[in-house]
Amino acid sequence: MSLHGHDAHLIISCASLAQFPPNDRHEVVMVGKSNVGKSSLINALTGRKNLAYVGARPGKTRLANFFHINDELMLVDVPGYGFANRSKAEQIAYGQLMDDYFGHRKLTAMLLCVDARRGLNHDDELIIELARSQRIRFAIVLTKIDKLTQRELSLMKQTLSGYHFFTFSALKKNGVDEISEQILRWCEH
Ligand SMILES: Nc1nc2c(ncn2[C@@H]2O[C@H](COP(=O)(O)OP(=O)(O)O)[C@@H](O)[C@H]2O)c(=O)[nH]1
Ligand SMILES: [Mg+2]
Repeated sequence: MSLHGHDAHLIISCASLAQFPPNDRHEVVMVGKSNVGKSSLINALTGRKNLAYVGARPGKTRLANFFHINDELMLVDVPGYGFANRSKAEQIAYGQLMDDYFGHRKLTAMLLCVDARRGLNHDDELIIELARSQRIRFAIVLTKIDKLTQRELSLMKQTLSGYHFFTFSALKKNGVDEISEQILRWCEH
């Protein structure tokens, strides 16, 4: 099973709560450090090259992007944390947007994207705490596994043994079916 072949489109890119679309579908949010591959994951899951913007254009990545899949599921690409060169004002706007998002949406689940070369960082731990305190189901997606040797990957997997995780490469398309299936399973319950 996969999310491929479903109709997928961007509903809206939001800078604040007032712009959020209705929360009347299953909603799965992608979170993680900026540049870990969140947009690439959305593109791979939907089988679309450019649905979610990939790369470093700052404007769009400061917004929460809401995508409909087949009019049934909402996938949300929220801004990544850890932009080194963010101004104070941008940090405040970012925090507000994240608070608005997690404070006001009923979520089906969360996918936490983590660069397989780096592992969990402090911000990831905070997001995991948030998910646990709000009882949001989540799984970790280890991204860019094409950049690791088998040995490096198995060491990284060991550090995540306490977590529910998937391995993924947008380049090699590893993990797409497994992650799609998980999203669809979450939507059944
Ligand atoms: N080698 C490799 N590069 C990737 C992979 N996924 C994303 N990238 C690259 O990493 C950069 C950031 O990806 P993007 O999806 O925009 O990350 P985002 O900021 O988390 O949305 C882009 O240059 C992508 O082409 C992957 O699985 N393998
Ligand atoms: Mg992105």
